[in-house]
Amino acid sequence: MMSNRTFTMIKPDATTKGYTGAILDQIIKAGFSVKAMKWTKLTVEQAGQFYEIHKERPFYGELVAFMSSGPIVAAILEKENAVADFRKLIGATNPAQAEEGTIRKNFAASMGENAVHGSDSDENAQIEGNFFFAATERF
Ligand code: FUP
Repeated sequence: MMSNRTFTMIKPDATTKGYTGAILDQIIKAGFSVKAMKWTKLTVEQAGQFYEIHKERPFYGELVAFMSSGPIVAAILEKENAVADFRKLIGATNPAQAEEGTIRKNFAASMGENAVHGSDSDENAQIEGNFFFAATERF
């Protein structure tokens, strides 16, 4: 079954460069509505836990250090076909390969510092949303 929710983070490169407002604007104009949102900062431990799936990958240490280096915006977004449509809106992991007009093309610096996260499946959208938000924080 297709879900209508996905999870995103605006990553520390984008928040520290002042892109938060512009990125949220692009997300909302693309038809996503916000169901939960917070401005927060991950500890090294939390970032390590969030990206546990990549633990064995060579870039894991760098990824965890980067994701805990500055503030992030975490959010649950709703739209029909949310997971796939949001992946399309953000573009390829490597901004050099991201299509024109995508969020990563517009705002990302590199493969590591790529401005935004978007869940890759309905199952992960739910797991990732639950990592940040209690039921009482979703509206
Ligand atoms: P994506 O789903 O597009 O965010 O990409 P992945 O799940 O493949 O990777 C998760 C994060 O790991 C990326 F956002 C950036 C980082 N990464 C690297 O730093 N180097 C790589 O070679 C691949 C991913």
